[in-house]
Amino acid sequence: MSQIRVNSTLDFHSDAYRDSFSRINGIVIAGEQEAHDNFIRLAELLPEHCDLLTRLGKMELRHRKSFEACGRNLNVTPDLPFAEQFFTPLRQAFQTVAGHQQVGACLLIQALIVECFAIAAYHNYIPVADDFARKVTESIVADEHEHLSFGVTWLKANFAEVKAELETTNRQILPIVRQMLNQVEADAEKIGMSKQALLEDFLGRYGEVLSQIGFTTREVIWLSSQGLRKA
Ligand code: PL3
Ligand code: FE2
Ligand code: FE2
Repeated sequence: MSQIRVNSTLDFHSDAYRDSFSRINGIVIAGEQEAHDNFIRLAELLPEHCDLLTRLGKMELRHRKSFEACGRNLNVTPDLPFAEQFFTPLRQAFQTVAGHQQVGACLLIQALIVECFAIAAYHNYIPVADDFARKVTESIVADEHEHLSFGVTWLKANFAEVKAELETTNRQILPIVRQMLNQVEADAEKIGMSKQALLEDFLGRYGEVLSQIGFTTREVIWLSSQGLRKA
């Protein structure tokens, strides 16, 4: 009901909508590119899964192209310079753990945190999207679940060896995610999305996968409280 109401107040062709969409569209385009680069790096770090990870990386490039088409459809130029700096802290964190060959930490960042963030964002965007972007985003969400599930499977199988590095990385990354959410809040609201709903959706999905890979309920509550729930 409320989704219908919100939707009817959106004018996809207004300057205000297109201005906010230029940054959101830039973020998803740059985010899909980052995801591609991260999967290619993971393919180097996990040679036994090279073919699969390369395939997942190629899917991200297709997502990038699809979101570029969403921008073109609304006659919007994506703000890529803004998006570039939006991802800088996350990119640096990924590059640091990749440089230390910490595959568990790399997968926590890309396959769990980024993919949960993307799934939460796309899931909240679909009800308020224009018709073209809705169809595109629906097909992309299915792919993101496959990316998440690769991470869950690997981390579950290697849980004991990587548990400590996951805790450290979680503590470093969640404050970055919160900062990213704060940066996108105003534009997300203008295109009909709520920051609170986005945060809750993200935390729900992230907590669920943390418990799937082996953390206890008590640990999950502790982990997801770091950097997100306070303030
Ligand atoms: C993983 O495959 C890609 C990662 C992309 C990250 C996207 C984050 C999006 C946050 C902005 C919320 C608005 C969503 C609107 C969708 C068009
Ligand atoms: Fe993607
Ligand atoms: Fe993905």
